[in-house]
Amino acid sequence: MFQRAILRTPAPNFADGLTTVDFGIPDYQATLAQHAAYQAALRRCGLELEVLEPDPGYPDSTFVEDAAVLTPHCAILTNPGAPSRKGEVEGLRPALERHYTKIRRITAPGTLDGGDICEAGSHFFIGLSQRTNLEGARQLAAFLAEDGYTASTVEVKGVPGVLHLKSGIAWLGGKDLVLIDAFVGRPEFAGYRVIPVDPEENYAANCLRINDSILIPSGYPRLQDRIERLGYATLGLNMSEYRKMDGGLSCLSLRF
Ligand code: CIR
Repeated sequence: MFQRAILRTPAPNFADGLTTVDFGIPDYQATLAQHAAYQAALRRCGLELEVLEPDPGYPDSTFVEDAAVLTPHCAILTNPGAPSRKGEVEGLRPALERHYTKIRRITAPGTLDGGDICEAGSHFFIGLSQRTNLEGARQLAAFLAEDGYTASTVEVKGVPGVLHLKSGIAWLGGKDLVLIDAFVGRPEFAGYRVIPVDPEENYAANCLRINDSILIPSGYPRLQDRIERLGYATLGLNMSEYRKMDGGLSCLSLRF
């Protein structure tokens, strides 16, 4: 069970962040409204929230998930792969120090974005992407092993539309994995029950289990229906403005 989450309100220059897609420029008021709805959904799932002030020094800093990896035992600060995002990490440290005594850090030449990390119970999948390299994965796996977790890597570089591992995969609980077509059949995921995503709904693969609910981007009815048929309760959230900046649903929070 998660009890808390850390978030950061998007800054007025949110639209100056990195993006590879061409879905238009995000509207700041709509961005804030979607953030407020996201906060309300997390509260509905029983979480106490710590919402940090906007940081215009880092337009992508609302995507807090990329700057840290949290387990019940340890907070691991990352070393984001994009140069413009490296400074986000220290901005999170004070909030994490309020809750964690054990804090580790990924250091150069290792790079790692939290969006590449998919927790599946006591196992962690680590995506090797344009942002996360093998050395970053090695460091993370060593920190996780200190607390008894296992880890394995998944090559995601070159998969179209996949910035991070979690652009194409979500763990729902037990052996249930949401996977986009590009990942279906990969040996790394053998033994899991696959919930497939229709290609036109790939954005919704980044859904998020919070306690008894699955948060999922709204507007992707087939995946939402598939998840509900398995017995999960879902909560739909409009993510349109974050999608314009390559942001997935999970990356707006750090849960613990
Ligand atoms: C970036 O390119 O780094 C941001 N504009 C989006 C990061 C999204 N992070 C995530 O999905 N974990």
